[in-house]
Amino acid sequence: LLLENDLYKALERDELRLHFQPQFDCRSGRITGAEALLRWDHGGRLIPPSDFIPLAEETGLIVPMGEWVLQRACTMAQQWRELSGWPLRIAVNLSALQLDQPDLIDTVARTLAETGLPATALELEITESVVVRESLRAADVLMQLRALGVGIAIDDFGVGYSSFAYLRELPVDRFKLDRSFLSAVPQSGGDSRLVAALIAMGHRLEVGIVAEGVETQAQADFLKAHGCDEAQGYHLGRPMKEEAFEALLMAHS
Ligand code: G
Ligand code: G
Ligand code: MN
Ligand code: NA
Repeated sequence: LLLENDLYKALERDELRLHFQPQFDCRSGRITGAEALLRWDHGGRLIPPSDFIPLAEETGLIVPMGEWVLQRACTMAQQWRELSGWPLRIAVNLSALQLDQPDLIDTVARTLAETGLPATALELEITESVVVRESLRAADVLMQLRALGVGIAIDDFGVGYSSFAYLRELPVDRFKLDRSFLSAVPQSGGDSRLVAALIAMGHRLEVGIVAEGVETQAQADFLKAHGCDEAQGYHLGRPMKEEAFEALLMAHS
C-alpha cells in the first residue's frame, strides 16, 4: 500500500527516469537506435520496472506513466537526432492497458507533432503475449499506428505461444528475439540452429530481426554471420542515463 501511494506521487514528484540501451546494426556495427527503459527514482534508489510496472498496470497508473515515457523518449530522440545528425530510432515499450486506450493513436500522433520526431523514427514494442491475448483489438490498433508511419516491434518474440499463422497476418516491422534464445549460443548446437532459423524466418516474412541479450563477442559474431539485422545487449551497451547515451552517440556519429 505504501508503494502504491508513492507510485501515485512519482509522476507529480518528477521521479521517473528513462535509461537508454543502444541497438546496433549487426553488419556495420553502427548504432541504429535505442530502447527507452523506465526507472523510478524512489528517494535516490533506482527501482527497476519489474518492481513497479505490475502495480502500475493493476492501478491504471501505467497509462499516464506511459504517456510520460513516450513524451520524454520522443523529446530526447529528436534532440539527439538534431545534435548528432544521426537518424536515430527510438523504441518505446507499450503495456496491454495502453493498447486498450481509445485515445492511444491520438496520443502518439500528438506526441510526434509536439516533439517534431518523424513517425518513422519511433518504434513501439508490444510483447508477443499481449498481442496474442488481445489479438483482435491488437491487430486493429497496430494497423492504425502503422498508418501513422510508426514502426511496430514484437517484444520477447518466440516465448509467447503465438501461432505462426497469426503472426504472418500481423502488421509488424520487427521481431525482437527473446534473450533466452541467445543465452546458450554458440556453444549449444540446437539453440544456434534455432536462432539461425528464426533469423531466416523473419527475412522470409520480410520482418527485421533484433537479437536481445547479446552478452558475448561470440554471440555478436554468430548473429553477424547469420545475417541478423540488429543486436542489443550488455556486451554491446548497457541501459544508460541520458547523458551517457548522448556521449556515446556523439562519439559514434
Ligand atoms: O530495464 P529492465 O530490464 O529492468 O526492463 C524490464 C522490463 O520492463 C522489460 O521487459 C521492459 O519491456 C519493461 N519496461 C521497461 N520500460 C518500460 C516502459 O516504459 N513501459 C512498459 N510498459 N514497460 C517497460
Ligand atoms: O523485455 P524487454 O526487451 O523490454 O526488456 C529489456 C530488458 O532487458 C531491459 O530491462 C534490459 O536491462 C535487459 N537487458 C538488456 N540487455 C541485456 C543482456 O544482454 N542480458 C540480460 N540478461 N538482460 C539484458
Ligand atoms: Mn522491450
Ligand atoms: Na524483450
